Amino acid sequence: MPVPASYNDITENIETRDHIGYVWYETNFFISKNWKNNRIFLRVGSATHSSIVWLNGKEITKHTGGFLPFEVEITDDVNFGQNHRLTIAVDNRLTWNNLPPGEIKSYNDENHPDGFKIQEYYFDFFNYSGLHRPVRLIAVPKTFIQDITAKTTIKKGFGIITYKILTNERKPLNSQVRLLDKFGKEVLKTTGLLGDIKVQKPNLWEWGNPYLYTLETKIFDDDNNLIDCYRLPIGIRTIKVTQNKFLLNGKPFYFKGFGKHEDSDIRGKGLDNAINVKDFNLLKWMGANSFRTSHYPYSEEIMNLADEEGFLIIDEVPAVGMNLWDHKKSVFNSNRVNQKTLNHHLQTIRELIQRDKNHPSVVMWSVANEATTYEKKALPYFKKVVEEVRKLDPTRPVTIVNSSSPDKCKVSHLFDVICINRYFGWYTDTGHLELIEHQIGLELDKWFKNFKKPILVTEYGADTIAGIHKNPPSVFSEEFQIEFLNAYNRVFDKKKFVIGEHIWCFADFVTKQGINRVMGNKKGVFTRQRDPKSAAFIIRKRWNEEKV
Ligand code: GCB
Repeated sequence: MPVPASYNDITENIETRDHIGYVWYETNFFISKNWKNNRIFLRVGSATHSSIVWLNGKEITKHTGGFLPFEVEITDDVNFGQNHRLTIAVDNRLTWNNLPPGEIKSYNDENHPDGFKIQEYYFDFFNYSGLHRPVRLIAVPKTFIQDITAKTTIKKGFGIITYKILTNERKPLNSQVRLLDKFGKEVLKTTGLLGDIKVQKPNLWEWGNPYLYTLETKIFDDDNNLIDCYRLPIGIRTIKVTQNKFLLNGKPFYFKGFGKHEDSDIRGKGLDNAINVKDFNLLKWMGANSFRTSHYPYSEEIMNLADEEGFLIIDEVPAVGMNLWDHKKSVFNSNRVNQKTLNHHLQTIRELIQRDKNHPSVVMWSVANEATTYEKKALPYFKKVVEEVRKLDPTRPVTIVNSSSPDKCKVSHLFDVICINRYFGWYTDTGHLELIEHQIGLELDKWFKNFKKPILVTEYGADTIAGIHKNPPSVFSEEFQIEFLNAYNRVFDKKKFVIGEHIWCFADFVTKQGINRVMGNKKGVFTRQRDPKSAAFIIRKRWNEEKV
């Protein structure tokens, strides 16, 4: 099985595609004698959804959460100059105690054979599984730079970088910190494991001009020999949310872009650098400036590209599917989303912020997508979640992506920006393009009246089969997608408190099988192969030429 990749679409076996439970990856690797003086770590980019890792038959770590990295030190378990056997068992089962949630459904009736079961889940993407991101060996010096936190602000025209370097040694070490410009030229130099750096006339990180400095951090031993060095890209920028605006570097920013997925032919959710660069090229071609990592943290490679290419990211945890789409059934109760789920949710937030805290592209955290926020118990749950995010990162706004109504939502007051997903003319009043403007207008006004916060429409879209044409437009045709998006956009242009539009979706993607999904969700403005539908040209004109 190739790594990284989802295993589901690699073989011709239906059992592999639809497998429920553990799969086993195994490989041999060699560690050179040259690494003898180092500490060695094994780092797994992601294993979806939980995993157990063995080295030479000895269990070395476990991890739950399928979209974030984990690592384990193996220095004491390796034999330098010899071969090793690495085994990773990956379990794709979803439960109500982990994110995203799901449940195994067993059938005990005459229509199903004994033991027949399915993996049920309430989110709209295929439960691709496996080792989706690279598995790497990492060698570091015995004393090493373990972590760096860097925050930026702008004061009186100066860029201020507040940094903190953590090493694995408790004792103070000699250090040197240099700020380099984008050509690698020194801007200034200082010492100390924590401090403020003041940059005169800073080049700011912004969309269209994502200036990246490098924070070069070095530690030395008592004789001033270099022990370790780490180079962290730094974008100097500020974010502020007012009652009706999102400010990047003090200027109103209007989000243009998409909800996306990590999804492509054959590799499923597996990392593919060619697809990722293609996607950024398509985003640029469209005139987009942002996207949401719907509905889980994306690979570090994508986050790095966003820093370099200057895209603003709403970074989402995999809290999707906390909804049975039946108002009579509660989700926040002891059998479903409960204390154990909350503990895992908080853990995921810690891991996400730890991984992504230094990316200038990350401008907002999203703690969930379309949970049943109309339930009373959603309030104490999300209060804890938001508290954790704010404690760990007071510098970025926090949001929740909402599908409940402005009169029933119990949690929106906790957040800085209202994000809503709406499908007027699609899931309701299907085909009635003429109702969209009235309905979305009414909805937006209610949200603003109730919460007095800026609103970002994080999803609106219509399934569209590339190549189907109809006039007058009807659902599934390319003409319908255009008229549908135009109707929403006309309303956004009139509302001063709307801070952006994220179309659902960037590209078509695969879902579980169902009678309302023809080979997956087709709301993409691009096909799964990244070819444009007609709407791409219309939206491209809007985003490139018009002042939105
Ligand atoms: C939503 C979900 C997204 C779905 C989309 C749809 O509200 O957030 O995951 O794919 O609707 O197309 O139904």
